[in-house]
Amino acid sequence: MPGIVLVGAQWGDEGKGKATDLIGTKVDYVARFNGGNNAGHTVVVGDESYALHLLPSGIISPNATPVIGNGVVVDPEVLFQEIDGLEERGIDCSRLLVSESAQVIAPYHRTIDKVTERFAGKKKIGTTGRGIGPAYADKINRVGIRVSDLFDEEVLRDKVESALHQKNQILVKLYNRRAVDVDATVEELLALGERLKPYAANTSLVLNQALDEGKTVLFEGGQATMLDIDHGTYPFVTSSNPTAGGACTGTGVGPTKIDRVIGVSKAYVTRVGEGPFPTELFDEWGEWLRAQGHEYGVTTGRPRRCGWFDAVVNRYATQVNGLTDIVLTKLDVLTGLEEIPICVAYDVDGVRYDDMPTDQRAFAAAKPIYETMPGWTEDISQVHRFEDLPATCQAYVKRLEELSGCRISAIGTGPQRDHIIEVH
Ligand code: 2SA
Ligand code: GDP
Ligand code: MG
Repeated sequence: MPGIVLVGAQWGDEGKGKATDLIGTKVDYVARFNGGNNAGHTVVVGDESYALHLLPSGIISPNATPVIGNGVVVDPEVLFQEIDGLEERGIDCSRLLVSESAQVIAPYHRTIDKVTERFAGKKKIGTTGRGIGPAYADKINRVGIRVSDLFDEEVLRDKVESALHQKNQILVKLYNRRAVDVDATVEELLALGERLKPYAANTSLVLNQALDEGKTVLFEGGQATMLDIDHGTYPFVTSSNPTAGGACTGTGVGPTKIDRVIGVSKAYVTRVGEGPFPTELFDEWGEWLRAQGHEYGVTTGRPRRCGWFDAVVNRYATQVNGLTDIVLTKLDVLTGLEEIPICVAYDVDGVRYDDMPTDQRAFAAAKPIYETMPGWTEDISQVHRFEDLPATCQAYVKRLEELSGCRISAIGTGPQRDHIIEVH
C-alpha cells in the first residue's frame, strides 16, 4: 500500500490530524498537498496536544519525513513560528522538506484577505484571514511568488513589483489603505528565504523516488471535500483542491501511484465560516453537540456550526474522492442521546434528492429528510473491538456505512491515539 491519500469527507475538522498521526507512525513520508495555515489539525499524544497549521501531522512521528508539496501556500513567517514552537517542545523538525515550487503567502495577501472580507458585507465567505484566497488567486493569475523565488533578489523584486502593481491601486483607491512598499516587502521575504533554503527541495522527485523504492507515502489533505474549490459549496469554499485529485497535482505524483483513499468523517457534521449546511441545528441540540465535541476552530477559535450526520454529503465524498474506506471519528460524542437522526436525502421544493445537487441554489434550499436510529448510554471510550460496542451503536455505524456506500475501517472513540477501533 505505498500511496495513501487521506481527505476530509465533510466541511473539515473531522479529525484528520489524529487519523494522519495514527497512520503516520507506519509510513515513510507524510506530504501535505493543499491549503496552508488555514488548517488546524490537532494531534494528542499522551498528555501533550499539538495544534498544527502548516506542518504535516506526520511531523510528530519521528520516523516519517514531513513534506510540504507544491500545492500548498506557504507563509514562511508562520512556518518558522510553528517549527520553533514544536522544537521547544522537543519535536525535531529538521527532516522537513518544502517544495521549491510551492507558492508563498506574502504579508500583502493577509492584508487583502482581511480587507476583502471586511468590505464584503453579507457576501463574506468567513475565511480564516490567513491570506489563502489571495495567494491562490495570484498563483492562477501567474503573478504568484514561489519558494525558489525567495533565493534570488532580482527575480523576487521583479515578481513583487508585478504582484503589487494592481494591488496597490486597489488598496489605495478602493479600500483607502496605504500602498504596500516594494522594498520593505522584498527585504522581508529575502530574510525569510534565507531561513527557508535548507528545507527547500524538489519534493516531486523525492516522493516519486520513494514510491519507486517501495516506500510508503501518506498524502494529507487540509480542509475537506465540501470546501473544495471545484466540488464544494462554491463560493463558500477554500481556494484549493482538498479532494483526492489534489494529492496528485499538489505533490507531482501520478494517480497510478495511489492505492488507497481514506475519507475522514465525523459521526455528525460541523462547519465553520459561511455557506449552506442542510443539517445545521439552531436549537439546544446544536449547542449540545458543540459542547460535547468541543467544536471550536483550531486556528481562529471560532465556534463551529453543528448538525446531524448528512449521508448525502458522505455519498458524494465517496464518489468524488473514490474513497476506499472511511475513518469515522467522534462517535463517543453521541453517547447519551436517546435517538440519533441521520439525513438520508434532501427535499428541495418538494423534489427528493438522493444525490448532491450541483446547483447551489438548490443546495441552499435543501431540507434534510431524516431517519432516526436508537442511541446508547454506555461509555465507549475504552472499547477496542467493534463487537464490544453497544448493539445500537454498532447498528448506527453499520447504517452510516451503508448510506455512505463505503466501508468504515476505523472508529474514533476519543481524542487520544489509542481511542480507536480498527474494524476488520
Ligand atoms: P480560507 O481561509 O480562505 O481557506 O476560508 C475559506 C473557507 O474555508 C473554511 N476553512 C476551514 N473550515 C474548517 N476548518 C478549517 N481550519 C481551522 C480549524 C478553522 C478555524 O481546524 O478549526 O480555526 O477557524 C478551515 N480552514 C478554512 C473557512 O471557514 C471558510 O469557510
Ligand atoms: P482536523 O482539522 O480534521 O485535523 O480536525 P481538528 O483537529 O480541527 O478537530 C478535530 C478535534 O476532534 C480535535 O480536537 C481532536 O483532538 C478531536 N478528535 C479527533 N478524533 C476524535 C474522536 O474520535 N473523539 C473525540 N472525542 N475527539 C476526537
Ligand atoms: Mg481542523
